Amino acid sequence: MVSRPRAIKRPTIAPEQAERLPPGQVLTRRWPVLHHGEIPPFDPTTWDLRVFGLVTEPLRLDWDAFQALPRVTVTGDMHCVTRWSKLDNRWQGVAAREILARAGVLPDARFVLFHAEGGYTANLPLAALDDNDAILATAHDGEPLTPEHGAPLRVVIPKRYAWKGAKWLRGIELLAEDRPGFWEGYGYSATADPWREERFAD
Ligand SMILES: Nc1nc2c(c(=O)[nH]1)N[C@H]1C(S)=C(S)[C@@H](COP(=O)(O)O)O[C@H]1N2
Ligand SMILES: [Mo]
Repeated sequence: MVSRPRAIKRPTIAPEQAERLPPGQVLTRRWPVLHHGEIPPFDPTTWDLRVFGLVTEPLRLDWDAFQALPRVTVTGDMHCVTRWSKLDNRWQGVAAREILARAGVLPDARFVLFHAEGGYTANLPLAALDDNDAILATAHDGEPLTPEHGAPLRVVIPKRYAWKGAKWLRGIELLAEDRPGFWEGYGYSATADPWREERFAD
């Protein structure tokens, strides 16, 4: 009888998961916490979300007004530019298109800049936000967001690298010209499509 060496336990990746990993990405099952700076406190009495810039109806939604908006659930993968990907996240919140429709985007608007608590910003072409799986999320897999993952509100754009998904969101600015956000100012991509491996601007 031949003795078989004990197999080293490695997470196996099903083929249908492997093909959902963009180039250069590695599957993770845990949910890493990644951000620059401190986790900001949340005060529902002073919190608001502003939608401004090239819109017909600038919005300032307080926490009650935001909670009253129609809610949706979307499922999406999460790809961090540091190379981890977390698949099949179920996000609950308000559809980005719901917000854009309420604000009335002007024809000149081509770009968005997300503004988070504490000064973090991220930019994208408007088309990336104007998509049916783009969501302003308050919950993940049925649980309210925890502070480290962006409570009370974060952006989720499954088709772009996760740094575009501003945690602790407070503002969405509609722009005619692109304006670099926090990481983009250090050379990261303005469009950030993981399938095209758009990590850096070139
Ligand atoms: N406000 C804010 N949002 C942020 C960041 C940040 O530094 N500040 N980091 C981004 C990056 S690089 C990633 S990968 C994701 C990580 O989200 P998670 O901590 O919930 O996994 O948040 C993004 N959103
Ligand atoms: Mo990231």
